[in-house]
Amino acid sequence: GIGVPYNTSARFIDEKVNRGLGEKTAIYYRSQQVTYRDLQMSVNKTGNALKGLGVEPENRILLVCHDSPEFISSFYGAIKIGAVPIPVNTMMKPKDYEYYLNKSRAKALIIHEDVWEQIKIFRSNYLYLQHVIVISEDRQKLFVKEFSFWALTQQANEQLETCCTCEDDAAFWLFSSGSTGEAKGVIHLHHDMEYSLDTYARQVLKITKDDICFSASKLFFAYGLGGGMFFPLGAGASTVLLSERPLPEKVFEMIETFKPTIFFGVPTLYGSMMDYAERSGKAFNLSSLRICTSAGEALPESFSRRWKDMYNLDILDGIGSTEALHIYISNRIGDIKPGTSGKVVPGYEAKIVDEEGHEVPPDTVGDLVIKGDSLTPGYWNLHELNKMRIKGEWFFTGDKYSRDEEGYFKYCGRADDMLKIGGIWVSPIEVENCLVEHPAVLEIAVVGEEKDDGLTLLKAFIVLKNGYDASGELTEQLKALAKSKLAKYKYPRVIEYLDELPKTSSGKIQRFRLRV
Ligand code: 3SK
Repeated sequence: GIGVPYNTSARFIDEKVNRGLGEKTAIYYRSQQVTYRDLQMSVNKTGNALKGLGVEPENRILLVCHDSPEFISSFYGAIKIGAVPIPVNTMMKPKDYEYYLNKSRAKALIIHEDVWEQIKIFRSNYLYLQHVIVISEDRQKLFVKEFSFWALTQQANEQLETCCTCEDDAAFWLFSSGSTGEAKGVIHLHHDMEYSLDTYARQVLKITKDDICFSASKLFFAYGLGGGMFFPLGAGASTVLLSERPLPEKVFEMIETFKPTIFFGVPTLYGSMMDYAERSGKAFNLSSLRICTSAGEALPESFSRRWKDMYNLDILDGIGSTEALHIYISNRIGDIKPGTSGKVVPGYEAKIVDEEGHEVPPDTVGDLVIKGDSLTPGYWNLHELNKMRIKGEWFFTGDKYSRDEEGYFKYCGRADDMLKIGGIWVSPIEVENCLVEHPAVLEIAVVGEEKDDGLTLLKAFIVLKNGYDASGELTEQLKALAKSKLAKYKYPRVIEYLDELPKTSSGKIQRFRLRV
């Protein structure tokens, strides 16, 4: 047979209207409030507009959209007709868009006008692209070689038949930048969003339809796609969208204005929000929030303590991945162990294994492998990599972890970032977490530097906060701090100050670029 019909767009959007939530606000965006019924209509119109251009099931569509209702209607509209949307970062370089378009062989592109303006001169390089649909702030604006999103969707029919996909059809892709090499197309299936909703969002976050979610992480990242879109919409809750950059002052303003109950942030943002609040002397009212989450990188213990002291709020640190779609290990409400990523989320399994694939004893560092039904079936066109990362139901995350007797997992770095000093493994994260406690340190990355004698020395690259200058005295203070808190072999022998650290487009520090 062709499988049991299952279309994730219909299950997320139409189902809410069928359940009587049509008049409920799905999206808060600037001064707009988009109800579930409005959203259903714009999803249907976008699906029909795409169909009208000849987009067929399984065709891929690149989305270069800022966080907006149009992002969401394009995403679910494409899925409803069986097409496969691929949201990508709106802050990339022209070469990256050429890569995404050609790698995915996208037939259509839905793009905000400011980004299209930067890349339209390269259109002849986009080998498979047939249609460009531009979202302009000026809804009346007409285009010559492109379609206006507004003109197309305004004319389109409000009724749309759901494409008869099944659970295991590809629903969407995300590109994962990784720490090295070219971005990889991560395929996700129709059942993946619901799996992640039913596990992490419902069982860890305890999301209900009364929640209002606000994700500072953008929708084109898996973490933001869940927090800002498919968790709230799956639960019949509401989402608050911010199209601009999530600067600390803007994030505070959004929380005070829209009064979300769940906030999705990343460690660097929590750090800069606390610094901003302290520097400006402003008191912000975050009392609408019942919980905050953090992912992307391990949350330093000092950040959770400071946040709790300042706002009386817990941050649930967790780890997820684009490949798993969302978080699979997390701290829980009422069960937080600072400095750890928490315990396995129900619905997932996790093991720490040695080089032979055997499980290691508690408190031993090894490779984290995970299992769970939201995991990607594989990377697009990367057969060798798929063989290395996917072993039956288990997926090699590429992260080094340890687990204690009680089941809390502690992040020790990427497999390729771990360091052997004097024959002993050192996690750069542990050293970084210690030094970030110094009031002068904004960001830090620790790497190994091989000396002429073949030995590896620990080296810390540090970005200082405004108002602090590099000096020999500061370097000595930092070394003394590390010596006082860590085993002796773990203190960085060399400290270098930089204006910024190299990062991936999703903000992860690229330690490999700091190694000589
Ligand atoms: O980096 C993470 O921890 C993460 C969490 C949720 C979804 C995606 C990612 C990469």
